[in-house]
Amino acid sequence: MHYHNKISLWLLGICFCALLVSTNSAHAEKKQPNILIVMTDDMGWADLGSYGSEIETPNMDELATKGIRFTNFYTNPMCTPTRATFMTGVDHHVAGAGTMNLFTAPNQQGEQGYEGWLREEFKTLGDVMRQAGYATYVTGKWDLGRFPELIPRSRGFDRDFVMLDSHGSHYDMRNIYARNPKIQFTEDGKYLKSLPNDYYSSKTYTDKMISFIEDGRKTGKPFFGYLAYQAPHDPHHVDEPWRSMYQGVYDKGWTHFHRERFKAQQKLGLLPEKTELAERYWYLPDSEYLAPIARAMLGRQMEVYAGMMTNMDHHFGRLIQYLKDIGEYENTVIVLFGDNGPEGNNTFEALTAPGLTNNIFRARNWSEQHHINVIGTPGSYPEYGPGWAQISTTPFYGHKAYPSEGGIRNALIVKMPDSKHEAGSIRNDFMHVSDIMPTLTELTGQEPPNENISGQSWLGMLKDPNNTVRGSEDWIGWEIMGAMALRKGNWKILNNWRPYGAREWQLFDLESDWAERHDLADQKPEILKELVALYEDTYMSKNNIILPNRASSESLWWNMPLRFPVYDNYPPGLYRKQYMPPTDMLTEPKD
Ligand SMILES: [Ca+2]
Repeated sequence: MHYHNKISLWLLGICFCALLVSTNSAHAEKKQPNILIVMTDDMGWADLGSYGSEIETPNMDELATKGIRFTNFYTNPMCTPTRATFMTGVDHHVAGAGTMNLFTAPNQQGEQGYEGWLREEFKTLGDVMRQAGYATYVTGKWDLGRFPELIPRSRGFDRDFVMLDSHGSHYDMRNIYARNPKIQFTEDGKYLKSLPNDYYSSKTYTDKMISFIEDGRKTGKPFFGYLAYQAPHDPHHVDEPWRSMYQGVYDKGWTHFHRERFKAQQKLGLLPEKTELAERYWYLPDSEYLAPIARAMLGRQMEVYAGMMTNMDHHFGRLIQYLKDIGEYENTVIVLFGDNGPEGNNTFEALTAPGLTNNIFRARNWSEQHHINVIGTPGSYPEYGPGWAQISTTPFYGHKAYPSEGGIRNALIVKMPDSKHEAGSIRNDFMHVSDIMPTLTELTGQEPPNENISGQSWLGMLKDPNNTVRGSEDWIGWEIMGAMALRKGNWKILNNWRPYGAREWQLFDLESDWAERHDLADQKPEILKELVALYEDTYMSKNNIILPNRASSESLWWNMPLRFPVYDNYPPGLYRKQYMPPTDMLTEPKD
């Protein structure tokens, strides 16, 4: 026995030495690549120049010329659900973000999967990248929970500077709810009492990421950086000169830009040959028929949005330049994508209208919101509405919060060191945000850390252009606030709220019908039946989906008049109280 132990220890020693040698020699050969993931918030598929936009985004476009642009990349339809899936690789209904916390229906409250934050048992990208020897940093919008056990410090990140909320001012801590008036931040595991000097979301999130990378260089570890911009989420806030740089440009109206972006996308080779442009929403006017003054006023909303995009691109460019300056750019995998479709709902109206308390709060704290000259300043709450959201998601139909293509398909650019892909190439692989976790675990030689990971690794495809990610039998499902969809191969079923959908199952062929204009449900009943069965019997049951008995979209449906709230705590966004962090975890910002 004793002898055996000695032998075992001796063998273990040899193995350990061999491991050290192999690790060291691997290091000598080549340092593990850094990984930088940049997520934008409520940006549309068509908002980058490299995806057909007239908005100036030179730095992100440069990344597209160095890397690969993907045209069939999907997210979930809203912020927290996308982030929960991104962080874990599992479906958001399982991860704890079955819906947005704000819209949790009465029959979902208290149910597992509908906590509104990322459940503690799931390992995050921070956890697995730390396990792989990476320094792990996060800046920007967290949106995955605000209790001490849910903040970045508890979820695998060495350094953090994050906004915990889903949205709020880009200049200060102002929120829009009377009972939840302050957005909250953490820095290195402490809750901030105030914000740094000259705070502006895109600027500060970038500064902090650069400083984390700089501070960490002495450790010699590769870094995993996750930068989640809050731009261009409403309120559309941005400094001069960006606030005015597009003055007058959008006076031509949204109809003009719908056509122009579509033409640009055709020219770039982004669209299948037979692609049509989505129909304009039935309730929106053709802007060609609007009076010039009306077009100019509506155009001002898009000017500020475009300025905010260009400003974000400017800050992204500073980070890229920093990586080049320190010689790390070439050895960094960079992944850039948008978290969901553009915001075509009038969030501010929808969230504040039903309660007198919130109306008074809004009038006192956001009183400059409707004055045309202050759009984009700290006191304003600008959005750009469905007219411009449709332009942001050209050629698709629909926007954020709905699983039409416009709500779930987004831009994705990946730059890999030593890639065999031609620089600047465009690919149409069927991909999803759940794929990032299995891709990174495979890249770092680890097993996927969570059960029920629904994503599939991109590594084979990224290494060899002859590979792809999903075939004709692979599928992905979506559900948010009762709107449902599933894509299998090129077939997609969609059950969306009126007036955006039919509120019954439709069938589309995404090989050519990206705009979801041709419902084939009557022509292909057997395919429809197969996919609906897959949705109900497999997707819904596997992920414990509870369809909501109340949904924010229901008032759009035909069962008017609007049902008044019969539950004291619905909608929860209006009645949820401000979270009070533990006092011993409060601190002032570092600068
Ligand atoms: Ca979002």
